[in-house]
Amino acid sequence: MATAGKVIRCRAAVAWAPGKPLSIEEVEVAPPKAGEVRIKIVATGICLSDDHVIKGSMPNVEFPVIPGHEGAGIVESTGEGVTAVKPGDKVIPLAIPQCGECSFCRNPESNFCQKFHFCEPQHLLPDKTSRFSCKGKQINHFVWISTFAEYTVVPEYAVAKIDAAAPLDKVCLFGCGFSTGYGAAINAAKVKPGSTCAVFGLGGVGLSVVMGCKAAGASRIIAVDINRDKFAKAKQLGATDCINPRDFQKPIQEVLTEMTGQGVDYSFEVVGHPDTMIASLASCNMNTGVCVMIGVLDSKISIDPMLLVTGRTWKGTTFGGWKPRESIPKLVSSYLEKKFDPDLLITHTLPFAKVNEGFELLRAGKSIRTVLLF
Ligand code: CND
Ligand code: ZN
Ligand code: ZN
Repeated sequence: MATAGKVIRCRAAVAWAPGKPLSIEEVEVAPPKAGEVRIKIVATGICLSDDHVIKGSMPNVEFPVIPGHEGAGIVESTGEGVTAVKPGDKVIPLAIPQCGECSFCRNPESNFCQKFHFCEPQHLLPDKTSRFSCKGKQINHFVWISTFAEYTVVPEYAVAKIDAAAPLDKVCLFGCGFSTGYGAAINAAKVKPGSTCAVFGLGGVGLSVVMGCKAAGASRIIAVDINRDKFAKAKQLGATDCINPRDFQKPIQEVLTEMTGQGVDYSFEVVGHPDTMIASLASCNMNTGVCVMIGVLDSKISIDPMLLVTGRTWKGTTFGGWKPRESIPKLVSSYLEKKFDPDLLITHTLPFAKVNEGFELLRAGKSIRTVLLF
C-alpha cells in the first residue's frame, strides 16, 4: 500500500484525562516496527470496559490514551519478520495476545498469555514506546490495540486473521463482547446440558453469556438486571426467566435459591459491581455451584469464606477463556455458517464522529452494542 513505511495522519478518539468526554483528534500513527502490524480499523464496538477507561477506573491505564478493544479491520502494512498476516488480510486485533511460546500458552487449560499486558503497565507496545502522537504529545495505547483509531499498530501475536468473507461491521463483536460472554459459559463454566444458570447483567457481554448457556444445553437460564428493558432481548436469546432485583424485598440470592430449590448450578457476574459479585457467588448452590466473574471492578470486595468452604467454586475469566489467535478465526467461521447470531446484540450503528453519543446510549441503558464505523 502507498502508505507503507510512512506516518499516517488519521482520526482517533483521545481520552486526554479521566472523566472527560473523548475528543476526536487528528493523530499521527507511526509505521509498524519489527514484529508489528498496522491495521486500518473499519468498525469498532463500544464495551463498558472502554467506559471504565474513560472514567479512569480501569487499572494500568495511562492518560492520554486511545481506548477501544472491540474492533475489526484490514492489515495496511507489516513490520520486518511478520509472517502471520499480510496487507489486505481481514483481522481482529486481540485484547489479550497469544504468543504461543510461554508456559500459559502451552497449557491447553489457559488463555492468559504471559505477554499479557495487564501484568505490567499496558500503555506502550512491547518495546516500551508508543506509535501514536497528537499535537506533539505522545498518546498511549490501551491493551495494545486502541481500536478507537482509524489506524492502529499492534504486535503480530495480538492479531487474528479471519475469513475474507466476514462482514467487519458485525464481526468486530468477536473482539470482545460476544467472545467474552459466550466463552465464559462454554470454556470457563463448562455449562452442562440440563443445568440451571443465572446471569447478572444483560449488556452485550451478559447476553452473550445467555447465548453460551443456551448453546451448552442449559435447561433454565435466569436473567437478572435492574433494567427491565433488557428482558425482551434476553428472552429472544434463550433466557427462560427474567427478574429485577428491585422487585423484591429480600436479597436476590435468596430469591434465586427459592426459585431453584438449592441455588443455580452456574452463575455469572457481568456487571462489575460489589453487590452483584457477592450475590452471584451466593446464588450458586453449595457443594457443586460454579460462579464465574467477568465484570471489571477497581476496588476490593469482602466475602463470607463459608460460601467457599461449603464447596462452591469461584473463578474468573478474561476474553471468555479462548486462546485467541487460534479460536477467534474459528468462531468467525462458525458465525458465517450461522451457528449463532451475535448481530442481534447490535442495537445501534453510528459514524465514528458520534463516539460520545454511543457512550451516552450505553450509560443510559438504551443500547446493547453500538458499532462505530470509520
Ligand atoms: P453493559 O453496560 O452493556 O451491561 C451491564 C448491565 O448490567 C446493564 O444491563 C445494567 O443494567 C446491568 N446492571 C447494572 N447494575 C446492576 C445490578 N445491580 N444488578 C443487575 N444488573 C445490573 O456492559 P457490558 O456488557 O459491555 O460489560 C459488562 C461488564 O463486563 C463490565 O464490567 C465490563 O467491564 C466487563 C468486561 C469484562 C471482560 C473480560 O474479559 N472479563 C471483557 N469486556 C468487558
Ligand atoms: Zn504466551
Ligand atoms: Zn470488553
